[in-house]
Amino acid sequence: MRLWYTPTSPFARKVRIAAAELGVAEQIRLREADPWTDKHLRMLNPLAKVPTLELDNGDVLFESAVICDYLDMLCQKRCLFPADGPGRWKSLLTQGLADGAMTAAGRLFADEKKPADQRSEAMMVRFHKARDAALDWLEREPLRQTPLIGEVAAAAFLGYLDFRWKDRDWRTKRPKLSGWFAGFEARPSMASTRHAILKSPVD
Ligand SMILES: N[C@@H](CCC(=O)N[C@@H](CS)C(=O)NCC(=O)O)C(=O)O
Repeated sequence: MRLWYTPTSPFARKVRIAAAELGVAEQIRLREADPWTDKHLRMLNPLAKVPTLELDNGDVLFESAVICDYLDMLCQKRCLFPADGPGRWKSLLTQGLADGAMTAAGRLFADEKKPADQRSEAMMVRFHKARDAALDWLEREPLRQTPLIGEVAAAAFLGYLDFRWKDRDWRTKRPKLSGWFAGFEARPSMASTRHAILKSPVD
């Protein structure tokens, strides 16, 4: 399998954390791409986004939730996506929340780099609110150290905040979440997937 990714993408990191947790990371070759310019990526994925996964039979999967579900299926006993019951909806909902929060955070990062006269202050306020309310929501959730997909996505979101805004404190008012993340960050899946800076950051 080949994963098209950028080292700055929280969605690509989410897939990589999932792969490491599932023990399938070694089956995946990484292919770095600039989603804004890579024509080959656009041929594989009409949205030209990372992560995009090419399977060995030529099939292509995109959307991190779909890719993680596929990788989980390789694990056979559904390690990250509970097959049914309330645990399934809780995990999917936490994943959805974290994915939305990563989108808001990515848009905030992109907007903060723009000259003031090219930003929409109203949109930035909205993204800030989404990011902060998502953190508050996660603070109220009982998160597990042995992850399901919700925890994988939440870890990718928090890791992205720390990567882009090292000095911005989300922890003080959220002691449960920060305690959970401190434990989670020690997992090998987090250590082996750290973000890195590209020459021209895109997300
Ligand atoms: N919903 C998608 C989001 C993926 C996404 O937004 N990827 C960003 C990088 S973090 C990207 O490729 N951006 C380039 C673009 O929007 O054209 C997923 O879950 O995979």
